[in-house]
Amino acid sequence: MPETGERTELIVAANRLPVDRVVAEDGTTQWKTSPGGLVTAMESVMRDREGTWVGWAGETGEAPEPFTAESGLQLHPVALSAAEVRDYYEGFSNDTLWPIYHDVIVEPTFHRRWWSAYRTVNERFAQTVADVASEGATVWVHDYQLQLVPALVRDLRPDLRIGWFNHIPFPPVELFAQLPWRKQLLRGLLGADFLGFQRSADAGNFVRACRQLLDATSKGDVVLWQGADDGHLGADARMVRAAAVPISIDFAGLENLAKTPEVRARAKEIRRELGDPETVLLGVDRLDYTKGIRHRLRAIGELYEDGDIAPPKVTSLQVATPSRERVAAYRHLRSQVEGMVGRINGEFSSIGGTAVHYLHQSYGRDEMAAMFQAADIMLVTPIRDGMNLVAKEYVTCRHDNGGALVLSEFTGAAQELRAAYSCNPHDIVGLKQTILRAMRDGPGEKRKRMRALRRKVRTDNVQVWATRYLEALEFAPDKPTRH
Ligand code: ADQ
Repeated sequence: MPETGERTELIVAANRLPVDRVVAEDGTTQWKTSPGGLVTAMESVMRDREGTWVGWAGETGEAPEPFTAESGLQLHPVALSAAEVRDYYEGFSNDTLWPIYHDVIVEPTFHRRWWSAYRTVNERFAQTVADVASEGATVWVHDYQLQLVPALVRDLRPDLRIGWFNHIPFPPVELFAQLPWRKQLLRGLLGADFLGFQRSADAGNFVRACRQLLDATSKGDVVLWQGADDGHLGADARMVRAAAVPISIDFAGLENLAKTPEVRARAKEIRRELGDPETVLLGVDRLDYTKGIRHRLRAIGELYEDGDIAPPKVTSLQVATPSRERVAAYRHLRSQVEGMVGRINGEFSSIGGTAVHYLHQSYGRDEMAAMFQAADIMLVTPIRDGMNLVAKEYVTCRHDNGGALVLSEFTGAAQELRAAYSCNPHDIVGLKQTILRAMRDGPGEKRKRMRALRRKVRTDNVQVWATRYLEALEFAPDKPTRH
């Protein structure tokens, strides 16, 4: 345990530290905080306590020394070798767990070597957390890459309060059960005091998995884990609460940005550059098979084909952020999406009238805010998505109460954003009708919906999320009593 003085009260453990190394022209290196809701949320809850963020700094090999970011956050890097990035991150996290946790949209790959790297890296994270945490500190572990960390930390430091939050869905037990290492993962999570999920359905899936696969019992949203597989109450018996605490975004921060004259002017300019269409349809996603980009393009292509929409009066813009390009399923998706865009444009674009503008690039927050403001219809059509922050960002940027959100019912966001135009992306006919309805509804109806959507995100913003999560962790039940 560290000396007093070095001790911290809140430890966040996430696969990635919220910084990127930038090399200046003179060769000096600097750490730039990567913008994002999680960082903002953590800044808001860490401001009052001493906090340390444990995670990978993004470069393989030896880890840099712990340092303080510009934002004031204490960062404690964990080392990953190139082989570990391949096996633990790209392999087990993104090619085994990700597909299983997203309804097996693509087939998961199982490799014992990947599992072994996952365990090793989780052990390293747990040891680092145990080394930096002060007596009785709170530990908040994030996401599917670190599911073994709660139990590993508890073994090393039983004095700590441990929580875990899952940013992605938790699958139904029928799918989760495919994992050869399903019991180890559940036991890893049951080392926590509180497990947070995006939806109560995800929390319910977790509780059911514990009952069916570990013979645990449960009461309401609390799992009673007897601590041993023989059904007896062992010394490690624990009560673990699993409940929904849906994540959100920094509403005030993003709205302020969207209101700046620069962003407003850029939004107008984007529309001009698109040829001043009457209607702009927009999609913004990481290029991931969970996001329903192919279903969306299929619907858009058919709307052009049916003659319901036509460029240059209606145009669409698809921004697809490069993602996980070393995983085969992602390379395959990219070529499929680009093939579809090519075919639609080949058939339905004209000189001066593009059917689908396609951008495979990353953008800054200002440009994203401007694109959201420039879009009449935002298409968020995932096949499965833990939450989907793009939907919340879009409504936040529409401070004019304009625009319309088409939102898949398979996102966590759909549970909260009830005033959106809801769709089932598998139903292409239904999706086309929903897009047309969102386009054709009167401005009064659209404004009413947008106001309701904005009210929801304004109230349930990311700062509220972080506070709620930490309260749930603090008040989670303690050890069961022995009879
Ligand atoms: P993601 O799957 O990455 O997150 P999402 O919630 O949509 O999905 O967040 C993506 C973020 O990247 C948004 O903030 C968006 O603005 C940004 N982004 C997208 N394209 C971009 C581009 N071209 N340039 C710059 N920024 C871009 C996971 C889960 C989600 C869950 C979040 C948070 O899969 O379900 O909502 O974590 O818990």
